[in-house]
This record gives sequence, structure tokens and C-alpha cells, in this order.
Amino acid sequence: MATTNLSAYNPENIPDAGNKKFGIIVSEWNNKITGALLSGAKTTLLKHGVKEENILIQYVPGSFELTFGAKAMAEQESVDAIITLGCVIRGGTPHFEYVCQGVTQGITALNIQYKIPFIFGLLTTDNEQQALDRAGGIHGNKGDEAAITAIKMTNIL
Ligand code: INI
Repeated sequence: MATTNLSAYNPENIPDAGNKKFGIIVSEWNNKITGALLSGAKTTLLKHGVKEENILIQYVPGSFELTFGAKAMAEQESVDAIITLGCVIRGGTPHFEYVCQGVTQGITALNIQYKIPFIFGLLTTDNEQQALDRAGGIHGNKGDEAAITAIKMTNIL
């Protein structure tokens, strides 16, 4: 994937989100990274008019649990979009591939099953430095990108 800056966007193209409600599901694994993703996503939503009380945050143990966390929120809360944030860092075993595939398929299934958009804010990197670079580092913040995507997607319905 080309390394575009994840935090760069044209603010003129972003619809007002003042009357929208968002859920954010955050994985606790690699929490230094996912905390930075959450901070980016939240700051970006607030910047575009979302009220603090209209941002619901739910933590889950690992990225694999993002799907269930997002599904539970979709069923329990009246939100316009759900952002999932996680970070999977490649280790020495095939575990990385299974977790990444599981989350990708899970979030895709939710997008088909429910009437709201589920945003894929998952970093899948070879090492911690690549993740830091995309969690507020030289390549911007995947959390910002996820928030902007969520706002744009709520405008589709
Ligand atoms: N979960 C992550 O979010 N990131 C990782 O890098 C990771 N690694 O490396 O194993 C990880 N594993 C836990 C997984 O997401 C589940 O929580 C676990 O398998 C229990 O279902």
C-alpha cells in the first residue's frame, strides 16, 4: 500500500457531523498504539462538530474481539456508525494472518448485515515502528482516517 498521510484530507469535503452519534470499539492489545488511534479518532470527530456525549467508547481485549464488540454496540445503542480500532503486529507464527483475516471478514460481515457502516481502523504491520508511524507518527494517524471515513459514510444513508 502506498504510504499516503493518513491524517491528510480536504476539510471542505467533510459533511457536518453535529447531529451524529458514533461508537468506537478499541482493542487493548498494543494499547500504546491503539490509545493513539483512539485519541486521533476522537479529536477528529470533535473537530467536525460531534458532541462529546455522542461518542461512545467500548474496549475489547484484542483485535479479534473487535467484531463482537462492534456487533454488541450496534444492537444495544442507536449510533450512526461504528469505528473499530486495533493494531496487529506480525510475530514469528501464522497467528498474525489468522487474526487479521478474522477481523477483516468479521467487519465486512457486519457491514453487510447491519444498516450502519462499520469502519476498519486496524493497523496490520510488520513491526512496532511501522505502527507508531501510523498512530500519530510520520504517516499520520489511522484513527483520524477512520473518523473521517465514518463521517463520510454516515452521509450515504
Ligand atoms: N491482538 C491484537 O490486537 N494485536 C496483536 O498483535 C495480537 N497478537 O500479536 O497476538 C493480538 N492477539 C490477540 C487476539 O486479538 C485475541 O484477543 C485472542 O486471540 C483471543 O481471542
